[in-house]
Amino acid sequence: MRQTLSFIPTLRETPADAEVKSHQLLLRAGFIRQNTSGIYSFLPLGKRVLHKVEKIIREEMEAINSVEVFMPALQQAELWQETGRWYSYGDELMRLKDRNDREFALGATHEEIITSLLRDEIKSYKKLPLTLYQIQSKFRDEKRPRFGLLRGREFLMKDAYSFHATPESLDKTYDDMMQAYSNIFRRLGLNFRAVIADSGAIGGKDNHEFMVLSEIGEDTIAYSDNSPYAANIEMAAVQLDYPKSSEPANPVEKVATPDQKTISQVAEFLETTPENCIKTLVFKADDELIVVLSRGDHEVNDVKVKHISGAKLIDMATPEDVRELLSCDIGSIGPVNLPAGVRVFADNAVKSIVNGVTGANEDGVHFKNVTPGEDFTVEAYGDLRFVKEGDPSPDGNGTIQFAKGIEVGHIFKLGTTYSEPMKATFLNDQGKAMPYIMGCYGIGVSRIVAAVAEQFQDDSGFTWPNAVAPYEIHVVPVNVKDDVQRETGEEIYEQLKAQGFEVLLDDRKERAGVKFADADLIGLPLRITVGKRAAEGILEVKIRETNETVEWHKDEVQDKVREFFKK
Ligand code: 9G3
Repeated sequence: MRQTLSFIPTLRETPADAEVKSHQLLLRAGFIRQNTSGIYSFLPLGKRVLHKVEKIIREEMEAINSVEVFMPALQQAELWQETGRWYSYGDELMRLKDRNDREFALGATHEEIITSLLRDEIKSYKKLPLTLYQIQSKFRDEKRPRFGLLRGREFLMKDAYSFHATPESLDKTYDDMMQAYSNIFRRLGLNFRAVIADSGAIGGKDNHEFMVLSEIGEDTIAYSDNSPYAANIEMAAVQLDYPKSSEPANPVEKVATPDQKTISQVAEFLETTPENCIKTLVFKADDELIVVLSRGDHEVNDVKVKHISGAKLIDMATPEDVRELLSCDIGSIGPVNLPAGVRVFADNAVKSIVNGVTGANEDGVHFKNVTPGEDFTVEAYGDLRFVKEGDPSPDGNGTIQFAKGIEVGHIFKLGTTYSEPMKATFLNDQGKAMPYIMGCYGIGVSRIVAAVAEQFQDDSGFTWPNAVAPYEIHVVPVNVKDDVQRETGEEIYEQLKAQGFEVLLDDRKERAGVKFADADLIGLPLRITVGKRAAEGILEVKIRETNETVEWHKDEVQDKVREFFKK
């Protein structure tokens, strides 16, 4: 393609409101433009990257017999009312009305649509399993769109849905998707981990997120430095045997702790340590107040509390809730003498505490010498704390390290979460109507463009990997007013195109400095500069990834380029 005929509006300056490198470069190199908050246009170079990402995804979906469909973005409200999500989702779900005042959602995801499509068509186990996918814009009215394509309000997603007669069949497709996703992210050159994740509000059990490691990632992952173990920070398990101290349990003592609110204040005031304190928190589990205990130096993990309590929704209790339940403020609560019927859960570390310190459920008063089992009982102990760096990996191999990650994929075992309420059933081999067993599998396609852009750049601009570069070769005649340079550039451009390479020709009447800066910014893998020495047939070639420059004679260009791309 000739640059004079394309549309690549590069910018010299870094746009002020772009906070991360990928967003800055995608704007400066003319790959995207923002229409309004969280909504972008892909310009020619950005669109070509998108196209290549999609191509890799389609190949890997095809390889596991996932068949492409295309579903509507306009989704009738009735379907979302069948699953109740019309009511459970708030402002994030974009809604509109048609000319007859009928209500619609703009597609944030497609479980309802695809389940309603199949329930009218697939009535027998003989037609299962079936895996369908689409690549389509999704609409989610994010409160704080940020980082360009990384968190937008209209974005491109590959969403796949699988339908099964048995759980084993779902397990097989889930494993196929795990492998297909790993292939996709590896082919994109991304540094990623598949992490154990929490299914959040959409139910189902098993699920994994695919995280690209990046310090601007919004998620924290806990991974082992000596095994494939990796989990979202909320799901990372803690497998530790806490040594129980051998000191005898002394009788409980009430002590005044005026104005001592936090664990560290109380510990210091009573000349003990946070490890010897029993931190007491009150949660609202659905609409019941429960008490959760942890060692003073640990943080309670609300997702784990949700799981142990069996609650659907979990939230911290408000100070008013606490005062109503325990008639004291949050800084003085403890597990001793709780009102009857209050459920108490404790992290495993609490069990080993002897003669600990905790609130006395009186403002400004604490207890010393509190020992679990002696002075209070719990309904259940469990792994309720956040994992910490340095904890042993739950699989026994290595220690846990933290990293920030960008979520680029998320796969779920849904079970009958959607088919049940939507009465989407098939006749099983006993002739009995059963709800489909489902899985769903997402990849953030436009988010991947930003994730690749984050990982492949240097101070001068992008260093696109061959697999997703907008073009493979950049032919740059330095001075198009010089006949030899211009004609040699044209000749090489036509030759390489004829050989099937994707070539961008910088045929603009711009100064050399502008051309080189733009070529570095756009970041194609191979740049062939046609300068003064073209008269002797010598071309200067730059390998963008390493910035290494070599000289090729123009007669050897075809072979050298084929060798570079190993075609
Ligand atoms: C909504 C809105 C936002 C949402 C959802 C629904 C996330 C929603 C979870 C999923 C699960 C999977 C199929 C592809 C892979 C992900 N945010 N989720 O369901 F209405 Cl506004 O989307 N869906």
